[in-house]
Amino acid sequence: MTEGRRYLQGRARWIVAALIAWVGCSSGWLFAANDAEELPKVLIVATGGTISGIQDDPNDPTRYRSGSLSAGQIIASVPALENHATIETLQFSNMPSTQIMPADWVRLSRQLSQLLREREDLAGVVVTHGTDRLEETAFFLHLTLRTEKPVVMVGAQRPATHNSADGPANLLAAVRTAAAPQSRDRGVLIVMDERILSARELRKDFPRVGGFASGRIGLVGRDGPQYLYTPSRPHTRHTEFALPASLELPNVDLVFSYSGGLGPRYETPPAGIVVAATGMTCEETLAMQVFARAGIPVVAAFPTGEALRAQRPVEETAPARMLDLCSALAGDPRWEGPWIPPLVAQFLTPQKARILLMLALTRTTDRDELEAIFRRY
Ligand code: DAS
Repeated sequence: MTEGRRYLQGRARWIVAALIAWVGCSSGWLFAANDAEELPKVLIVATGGTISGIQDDPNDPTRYRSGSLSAGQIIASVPALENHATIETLQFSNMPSTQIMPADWVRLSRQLSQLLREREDLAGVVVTHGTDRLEETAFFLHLTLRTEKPVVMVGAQRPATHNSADGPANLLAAVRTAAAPQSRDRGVLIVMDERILSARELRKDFPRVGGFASGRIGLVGRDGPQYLYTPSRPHTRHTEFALPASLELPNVDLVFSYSGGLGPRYETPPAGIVVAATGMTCEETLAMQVFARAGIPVVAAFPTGEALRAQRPVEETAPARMLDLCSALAGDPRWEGPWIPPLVAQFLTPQKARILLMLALTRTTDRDELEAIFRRY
């Protein structure tokens, strides 16, 4: 074969190969296998809730059993997931979130931190959860998880069998958020209705689709998650809180202040008390004094979590303005002794203030240190 023919044959082979590659690329088949390998891995941890709920009667979407479908069954209804991530599932529990207890928070936090530490190949985790207690579990994880990988929680306001279920779209948006590198180190995120919410500010404002609007820091759009804000208070690996060796957390009670309220009475007093209050009656104030003097920290939290009030220092005796205002209780011996005003939860809702106090009490019972913790978080 002449030099010239060899050259021409080599060129022809090269052109045919290039053509095959071009046709393969444009039809997508040639690199389909590589694409699948390159997709980020997301673990879906299912705990239950309406997102896995099925109706008792197909015509009545208000009567359903929360926490019925398995993780595998939920993901089977969202085929588009496979375009965005390689999915693995883990069934942590399958129950309505009203049945999730503080011990479950500890177990879940421990398991997620361990998984994310050991599984370097995971890009992030999605936790499916009932919406009733979503804000509590989310805030506990926000303060205790030891990772900077995205942990995204998601729920639904309509059961999976509803003719216009919101769960599948929420799950897809949550997986896209968990798979995205820009979601790292933003604390625990919640995705509902294509909004990305921060666990610290999250609230169930309304029990229907669109009811989670507080705490929005981003949106999930056509190109995936886009962020507008970064949470500025410490979270996840930046906090000082370690999980207790057992599953038990200090028992902190949450009570409501109301017109005519007398304050709680306990057979066995708790380790701490949070009062959801816009202001307290004289009777409630005195009852709280007795607890505070007995070393039980009392935290006042504005019901919407939107108040910022100055912390007041401990005084020698009850302030004169209090004695004037509460003259109907004049002579009550409970006025005697140092006056210990409640700690202030600042911008936390009462439920979240309770979680912070539970964790803070694993570290200290000192009033000044507790106050510093409430200012910091
Ligand atoms: N059934 C409730 C729950 O599990 C409500 C819900 O999931 O939306 O929290």
